[in-house]
Amino acid sequence: MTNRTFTMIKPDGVENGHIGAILEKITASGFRIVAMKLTQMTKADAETFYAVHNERPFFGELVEFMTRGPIVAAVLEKENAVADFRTLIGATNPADAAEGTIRALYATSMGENAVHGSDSDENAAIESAFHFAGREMF
Ligand code: RTP
Ligand code: MG
Repeated sequence: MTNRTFTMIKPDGVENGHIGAILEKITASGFRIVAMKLTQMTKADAETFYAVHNERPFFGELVEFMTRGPIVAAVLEKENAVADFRTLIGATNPADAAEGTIRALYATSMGENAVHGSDSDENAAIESAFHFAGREMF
């Protein structure tokens, strides 16, 4: 079934000049971009977006990292989008990410891992609505 997922090219991916290569890989893998923008999250934004992790030891570091520069936020559509996008990006830790995945190619560490991908249809909808108004999704 066709559905949607939400992604961010994280600040490290933007800083390291990988926006074009990552978008090329995403579209070449059959995802249609239905919303996209360059934006920067505030501390409050990142704390809300990652609230599920707020008890974790890396939370402060994660908020610091995600707010240090612009990100590319996008909504992607494809059959089986959530699961297929998680496969395309690879494991959280680039050392464990399968060859050819976006994190294997462009992540530098467990924390600075180039891209985000929603982990469920429900979270994809919540995360998309966090970043985009309905009229910005096509
Ligand atoms: P994401 O949500 O960004 O797509 O990543 P994920 O599902 O693969 O990983 P998740 O467990 O949701 O963690 C969210 C992000 O927190 C950072 N992290 N750092 N230093 C650490 O041990 C650690 N663990 C997680 C990463 O940026 C991870 O993507
Ligand atoms: Mg996650």
